[in-house]
Amino acid sequence: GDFICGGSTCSKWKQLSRLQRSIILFLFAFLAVCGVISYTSMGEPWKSTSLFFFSLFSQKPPKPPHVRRGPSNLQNKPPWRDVRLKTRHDTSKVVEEPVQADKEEKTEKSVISWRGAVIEPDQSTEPPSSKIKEPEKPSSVEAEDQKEPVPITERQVAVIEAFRHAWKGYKDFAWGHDELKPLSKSYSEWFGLGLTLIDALDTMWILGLKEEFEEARKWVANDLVFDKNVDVNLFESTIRILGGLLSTYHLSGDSLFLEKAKDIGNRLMPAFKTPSKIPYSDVNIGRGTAHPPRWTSDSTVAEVTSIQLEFRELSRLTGDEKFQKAVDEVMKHVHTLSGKNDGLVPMFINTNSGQFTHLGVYTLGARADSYYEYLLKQWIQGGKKENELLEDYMRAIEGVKKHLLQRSQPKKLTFVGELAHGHFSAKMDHLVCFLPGTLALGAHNGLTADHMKLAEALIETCYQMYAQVETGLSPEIVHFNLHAQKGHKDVEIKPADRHNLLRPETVESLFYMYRFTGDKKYQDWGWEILQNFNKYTRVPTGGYTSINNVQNPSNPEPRDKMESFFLGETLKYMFLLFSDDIDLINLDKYVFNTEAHPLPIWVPA
Ligand code: DMJ
Repeated sequence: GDFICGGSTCSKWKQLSRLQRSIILFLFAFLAVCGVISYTSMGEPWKSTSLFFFSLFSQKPPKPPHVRRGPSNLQNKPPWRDVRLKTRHDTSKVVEEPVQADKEEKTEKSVISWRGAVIEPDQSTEPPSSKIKEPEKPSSVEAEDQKEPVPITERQVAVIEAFRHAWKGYKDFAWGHDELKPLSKSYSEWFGLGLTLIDALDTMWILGLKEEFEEARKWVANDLVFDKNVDVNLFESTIRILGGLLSTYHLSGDSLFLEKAKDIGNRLMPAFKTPSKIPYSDVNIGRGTAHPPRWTSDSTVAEVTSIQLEFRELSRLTGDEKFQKAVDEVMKHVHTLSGKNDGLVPMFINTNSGQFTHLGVYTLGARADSYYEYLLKQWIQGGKKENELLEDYMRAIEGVKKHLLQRSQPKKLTFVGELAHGHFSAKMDHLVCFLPGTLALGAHNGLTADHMKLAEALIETCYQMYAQVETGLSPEIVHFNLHAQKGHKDVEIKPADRHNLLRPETVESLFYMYRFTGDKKYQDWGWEILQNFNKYTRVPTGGYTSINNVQNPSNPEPRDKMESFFLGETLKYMFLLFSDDIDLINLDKYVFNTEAHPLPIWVPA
């Protein structure tokens, strides 16, 4: 027994009887043999215990079982191979038991996981800095399965059904093209880049439409080519394509989407080569040339100030600062410009001089809308540190209150009109209905409670823009009555304005309002809108169509076009509106771009 006797334990050992020593030796031997036999079938904690016993007898612990690894180019897993299924439609757990090789890979690189919308973004993201060094990971990668999925509601099921119907039309008649023409069973091209498909990717992910997503992914992998001699609009391709790809990358963790995002991001950069650094509206993504529209050297203010969330995120993900630098410069420049009216901006800016043009006209609608939205959202994206953005936002909302707010008759609806050279016009674009949602988001992020009050008043108005119309669908533009007249409602519609393009803004704001207040009336209003879309815009053979006349229920005059934002935004916001799960794109962790593509907040709340 002396071979285990050494140092201070030795005297105690010698005090033991022969029988006692034999029992102890037997026990040690027994445990050692058990350890050898069962090592390979044990889990990790048990392995470390048995390794501890081995270490009592031997200097070298046994090697883990040998793993044969194939050539590295054969080790890429197909996207769903070891996917965890945990959507709200499929609560089954792990699909395949990972083998040892998989475990090793997981420590080297992140796993693509199908998480429906129960997603946690990367908590270790960094605030903006002028020098960006380390590329960031996708937001879905870090946290896994933190809570049970919330079951989907009947209304969400109806949204999925609507999406599937729209997708069927797109798939059957417009696959890989920009927009579906559901009546003529054909398609239209704008940029020739599969706009609807890209815009819809993250919606499919959020709705849990795995098969559709996978099929679309294949198209992106095999057929989406940006090396094309084609002019694209910088703003539209940024918010829909770059935004859609970045968001899909974050949700899926699939690097294909980041690669594509980098490609299009680089191809859009020539737009910033202007004398003022205010970008041109159009870029030829194949030739690398950019230009303003043929008739002017102006760009639209909303367009040059609503590409920032996407380019800033691209810099963060790639570690290449040039994207962020280009768009930050635009914001800094616009911050200093004269020609604003209490924070309200004109609609045009010149790419040579860098000055606002067409001064004196102020609107929260077309050509200015998302300037205001992106002031707040960039501030949120960057962790609420960039004070100039907040200042400009707060000043602008004061400007709205001072110059653009009025109340209609007879219902006294608060609305946002327009100002042209000192004259107030009671005209409001449907586009302005993004504002209640944005105001509510600001209030949720600690801005004054007044903003929430205004949001509540404005969303009621936006709802009335639907409810007071014969089809229950809003026209593109309304004029509010400032004076009560017998037999007149608050909302008047001019013949040229009575079309509906399946736009998202009201549903978007309803979503924010419901998230922040929990008031079910917002869900009910959204439900009415969905039913009216189904009643007047659904095409039996697949797809939904814009209509020309919201005032004629017996013939709403279908326009034969389904805009990509119907799938990218309208149906996505509907689905989120009907959910009670605040983690279904948690608004303290994600900020939506103006095309409803969620991007991570760099320093989540
Ligand atoms: C979308 O492309 C975006 O929401 C944009 O900000 C405004 N227009 C459409 C939707 O109406």
